[in-house]
Amino acid sequence: MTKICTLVFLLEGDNILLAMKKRGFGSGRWNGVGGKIEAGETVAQAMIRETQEEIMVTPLEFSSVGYLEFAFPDGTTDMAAHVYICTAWDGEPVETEEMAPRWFKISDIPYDRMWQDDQFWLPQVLNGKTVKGNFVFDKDDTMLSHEVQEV
Ligand code: 6OG
Repeated sequence: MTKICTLVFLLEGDNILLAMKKRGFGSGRWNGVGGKIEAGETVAQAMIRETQEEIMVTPLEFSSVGYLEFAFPDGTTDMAAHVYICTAWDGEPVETEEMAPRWFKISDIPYDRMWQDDQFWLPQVLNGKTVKGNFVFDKDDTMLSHEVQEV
């Protein structure tokens, strides 16, 4: 069974909002905001709800920019993420129990403190491309292989 998630990045001018995951899967890494799509939700509804829960912001204008699959052959649940870019929202990002948001210059994205796959697809997304990706990780969350296609 694959856990299907959302992942959204707020963009404003030359800046991107990343959030430090404070607990659970991926903690200690900068990432976009998101989580599991619940039964009965559309992907966009889940993206909006997760953003409200994690940084207290409501996305208003957004576009779908990718679909990524993360395989963990060691037995960790496989995951997939529908990726969005959000360019207009209601509210100001604030820290919650789950995430601590922070604006970064797009030229200073801290790829060394993010999931290893991000460097292989986020630059394309920030250049306006839509991507599909497949990534395999080992039990220590080290990336074993990566495949990215622009679609
Ligand atoms: P919760 O466990 O908080 O949802 N996610 C990943 N993001 C990237 N960039 N790379 C990965 O490589 C990821 N695996 C999961 C999807 C997890 C959140 O973390 C993202 C979700 O937004 C393995 O419900």
